[in-house]
Amino acid sequence: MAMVCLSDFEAYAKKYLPKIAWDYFAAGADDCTTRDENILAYKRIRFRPRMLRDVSVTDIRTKILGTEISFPVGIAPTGFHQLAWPDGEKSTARAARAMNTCYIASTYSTCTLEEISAAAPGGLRWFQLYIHRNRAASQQLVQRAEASGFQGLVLTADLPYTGKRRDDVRNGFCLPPHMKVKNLERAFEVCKMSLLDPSVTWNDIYWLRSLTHLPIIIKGILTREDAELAVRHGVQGIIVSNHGGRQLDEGPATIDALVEVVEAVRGRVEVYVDGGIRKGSDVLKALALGAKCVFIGRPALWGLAYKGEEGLQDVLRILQDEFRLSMALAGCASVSEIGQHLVQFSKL
Ligand code: HOC
Repeated sequence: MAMVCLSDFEAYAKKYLPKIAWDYFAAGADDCTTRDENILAYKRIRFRPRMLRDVSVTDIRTKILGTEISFPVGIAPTGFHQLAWPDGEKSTARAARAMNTCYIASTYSTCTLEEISAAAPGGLRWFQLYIHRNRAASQQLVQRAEASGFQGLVLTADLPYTGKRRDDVRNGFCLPPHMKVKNLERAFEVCKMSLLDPSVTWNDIYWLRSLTHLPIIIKGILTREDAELAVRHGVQGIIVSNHGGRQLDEGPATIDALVEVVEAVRGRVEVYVDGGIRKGSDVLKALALGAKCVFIGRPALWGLAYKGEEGLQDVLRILQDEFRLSMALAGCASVSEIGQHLVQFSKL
């Protein structure tokens, strides 16, 4: 089967993954309104392309927190990659390094931080953290991330409790016995999620700051108020995210929330976005609206499910080609030429 666009990988993953794994990756909260809206909202944005602008050479490189990546698409943190491919997050890390982009490894990885680092030395990796009730265990994770070469710490802010994902409830979702949440193996019993700390507040950013020299990026911000608080608490980056629509249903699509967050931040920190990116032209829209880079979640898992590291590279390469083409067709020769003038919100 020729893989031409990201939906081809989605169809493959749906067909071949065990149902319990597919359902877990695909899940949205409640009616899945926000999960689906993340995609639909991109379709309401129209381009205002410019012509005759010499796009014979296009430069799609960018920098995030000072590090160059080959194009503005990284891999968002998602859990349990061994459900998609036996080598799990090790394959993800290798694919990200091969494509010279950033991989955010989840606390809920099925490989340890150290295994992920060893699989792709030199690659750009950030570590995603949930703060658990056991602060000593969280502190250890932060220190292990720094010691094993992760270059950023991504604090997820939108999961005081896990959202209600109906298919997971119906399936009684649980990892198969041979898979472990290795970073937390001794810390707690994962399916019960009993150690997630719902009492976390903005002040905990100061606590994190005291633990690490790594830049702190906060993930899960959707409003101007929280964007302002994030800047005031000294984070280096914000990921506009609704957790793939898996947490509070009927919140905004991330591309819509991006506009308000970018306005509030006024260039003081970098802003990224995840959720609903399925085409290179979606990447262009997100950059036009002020994102420095986007992160893909489910499409990365579909790539892994297709052919592991190679399949994920295929997904990234397709997005890269589509992004380059969209940029050129819109009249941009480099990422620095992308701006708000390129888009308008359709009245449809
Ligand atoms: C049962 C374990 O990011 C997700 C993860 C975090 C929750 C782990 C749930 O599924 O959205």
